[in-house]
Amino acid sequence: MALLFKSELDRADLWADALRRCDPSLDVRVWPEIGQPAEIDYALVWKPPPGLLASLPELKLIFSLGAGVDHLTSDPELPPGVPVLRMVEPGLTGGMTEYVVMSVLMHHRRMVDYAGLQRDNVWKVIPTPLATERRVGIMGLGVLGAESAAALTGLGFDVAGWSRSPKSLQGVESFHGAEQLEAFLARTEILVCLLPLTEETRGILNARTFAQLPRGAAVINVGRGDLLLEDDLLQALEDGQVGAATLDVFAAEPLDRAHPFWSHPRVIITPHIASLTVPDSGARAVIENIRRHQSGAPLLNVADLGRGY
Ligand code: NDP
Ligand code: OXD
Repeated sequence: MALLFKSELDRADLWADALRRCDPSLDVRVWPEIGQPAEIDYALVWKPPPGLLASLPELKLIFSLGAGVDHLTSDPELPPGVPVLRMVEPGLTGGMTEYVVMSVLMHHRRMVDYAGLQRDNVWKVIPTPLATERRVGIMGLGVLGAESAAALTGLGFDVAGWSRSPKSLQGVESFHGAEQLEAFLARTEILVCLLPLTEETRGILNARTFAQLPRGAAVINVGRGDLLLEDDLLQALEDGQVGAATLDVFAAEPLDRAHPFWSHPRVIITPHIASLTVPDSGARAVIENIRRHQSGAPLLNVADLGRGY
């Protein structure tokens, strides 16, 4: 039983060790040392070159090293009929919850403004409401969005979420579908985007969306860069319609050194690190699904490629 590992981002040595600790019988091969392509049963990948997966004739399961699968669905040769499994593991979920809570708190407590005051040596108090009076809205109430929502409600924030289907999460107001987007945006002072990138969601953070938020709202994008129309955000920041933004993901990564986001006084950027899959807990999730596959049990976290996530 052989598994091919391919990622430019993740440490192959750590992953190979973690996978072997979970299942010493697993033959882990690190790209480009594939051996015979027909010997590969499973692939664990992040942004594989288009066509790589199609070149593995006996491939049974495709594991994404991340929660998102857009790096796979963009491959025109993605082998049809081979299940694609999203990464769902406690390390990835916990890391995202930390990042979202940190970012919401920074906007809630006006840290972008205080950084500006510090630059200008100005001692000034900016009145801020308590968390109970701050309305946070999370676009995407899946594995990551739901956990972030729970952490934010735990801090007392007034949290709502928007998803495709209705949700029932304790303390979280649920909005769903295109027809409820406007109402969701109208009550959202800090917007967190945790949507997957699909044909329906591409460009959803645009001028029209920003115009429906209360004036001065903060925008946090941790989903994917192509969810956001970057020029629309720059314009909304210029107009004051959006007060500040935190961006972890970008249309082109790494972000071009000349991009205006780098030096924008009201934008905080990080290099796509909101959350990273942890090899130990990630390997356990992969091996669990391999065992399920071998015993004929239902697989966990199968992406619905028709929906795109
Ligand atoms: P899930 O698949 O669990 O959740 C996706 C959520 O988005 C669901 O609630 C889904 O609705 C909702 N959704 C999808 N399409 C639409 C739509 N058209 N309209 C409204 N809601 C929609 O994904 P995860 O929570 O695990 O991950 C979310 C994304 O986070 C990933 O796809 C990835 O892009 C990003 N990510 C970013 C990281 C980073 O470091 N920046 C790290 C990890 C992930 P429903 O529940 O009804 O299906
Ligand atoms: C993911 C990511 O999808 O890291 O997990 O972006």
